[in-house]
Amino acid sequence: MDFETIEFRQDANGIATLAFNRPDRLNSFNEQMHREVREALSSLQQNGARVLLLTANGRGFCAGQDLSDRNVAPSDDAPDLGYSIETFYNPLIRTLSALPMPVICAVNGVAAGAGANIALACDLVIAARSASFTQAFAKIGLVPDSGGTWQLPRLVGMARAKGLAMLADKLSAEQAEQWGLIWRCVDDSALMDTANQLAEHLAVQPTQGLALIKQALNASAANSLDEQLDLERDLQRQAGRTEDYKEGVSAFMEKRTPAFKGR
Ligand code: T3D
Repeated sequence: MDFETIEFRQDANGIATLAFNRPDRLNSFNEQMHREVREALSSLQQNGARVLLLTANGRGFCAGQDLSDRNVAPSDDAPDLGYSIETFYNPLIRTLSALPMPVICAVNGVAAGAGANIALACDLVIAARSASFTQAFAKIGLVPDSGGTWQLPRLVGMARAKGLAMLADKLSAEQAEQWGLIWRCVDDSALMDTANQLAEHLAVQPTQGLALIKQALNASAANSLDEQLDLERDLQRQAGRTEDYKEGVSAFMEKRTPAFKGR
């Protein structure tokens, strides 16, 4: 696949890597980038990917919407942002959270607006120490989108969610880790090694089991305990029918390393 606004690679070991590639605009999204990301993500499963690593080129991770596409003259009609959200941002967040594999996000620099919330929609977020997160929306009169108003209170509690959303200050990667917004903050020089090692580890784990864990945890926010117990029963039934579960038990009994196939 030939792309201009992203770099996308699928390796034989089951690791797919997608890097935003509009560094001069801090990797902000235009329509072409949305379309290219969508095409890349839609090819993952048919090509046997078992883990996705999302990152970006240059000094920023993603500055959300490219605002040069929104700079209308005072006399012009306002752009329909609802259309943009419905057509591009919401499907992207839904795709990331439904992908039946772990999604690692390596945040290499500032993640702003939708860029911050795209990172938070990933399963394991690792950020470089120099990176930061900002819900930049309030500074231009907008509402956090791309799942931000859903993720933030769940990850950091309502008080911090309101502070982040209304003040739109930059939150350092270290503070983000301390608040539980992300999985880990690492030295800049260690970011890609850490992310790649994690991807290599996850690519040889029981992929279907990991997908079911993701499904269960994502569903938990909206479920009662009773509903969640039922869901765990159903997902465990599915997990128990995978080849990898059989392999995991055999390997344990035979005191050897399991060879999971992702089936
Ligand atoms: O519209 C819809 O479809 C609705 C959906 C909206 C989703 C959203 O994401 S809305 C929020 C949009 N994003 C923002 O408001 C963030 C705007 N950017 C910033 O606040 C800052 O650039 C950052 C905090 C991200 C980084 O600051 P800093 O000081 O490190 O960098 P900078 O100098 O501001 O930016 C560097 C360059 O990137 C600069 O270009 P230049 O002057 O070197 O030619 C800047 O204009 C450009 N840039 C940064 N963000 C954007 C951008 N260009 C277009 N769109 C951007 N979002």
